[in-house]
Amino acid sequence: MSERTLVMLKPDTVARGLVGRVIQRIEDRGFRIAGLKILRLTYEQTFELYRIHEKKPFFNDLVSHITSGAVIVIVVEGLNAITAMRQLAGSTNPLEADLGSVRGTFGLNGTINAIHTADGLENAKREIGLFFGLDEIVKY
Ligand code: FUP
Repeated sequence: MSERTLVMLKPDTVARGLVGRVIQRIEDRGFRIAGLKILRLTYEQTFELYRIHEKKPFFNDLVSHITSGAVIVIVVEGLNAITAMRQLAGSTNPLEADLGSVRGTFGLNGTINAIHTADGLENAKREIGLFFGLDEIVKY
């Protein structure tokens, strides 16, 4: 089934000049880019994105990393995009991620891990809505 998901290239990816290589992997996997923006997230936007983690011990480090520089948010579209993008991203901790995954290749640790990708249908819809209006998503 064709789905849309929200992918974010984190500040480490942008700062290290890895944007093109990560997007290439997404396109190589057969997905289309239906929306794309470069943004500097505020604390409030970051909180909204990660609010389910508010009470977690890593929350402050996470917010601090995500607000440290520019990010690229992408609406990724294609067959089983939600599950397939999770697989392409790899495990949260790059040490546990498959070597062929984005995090296994580019991630530095469990916080500075290159990419975010929505973890289910509801969150994909919610997260796309945080960053994109309907008129900002291309219909193929
Ligand atoms: P994921 O869905 O793989 O991004 O992982 P989680 O939903 O468990 O975590 C969300 C974000 O919290 C991760 F991308 C990075 C951050 N995090 C940490 O900083 N430390 C951890 O131990 C776990 C997650």
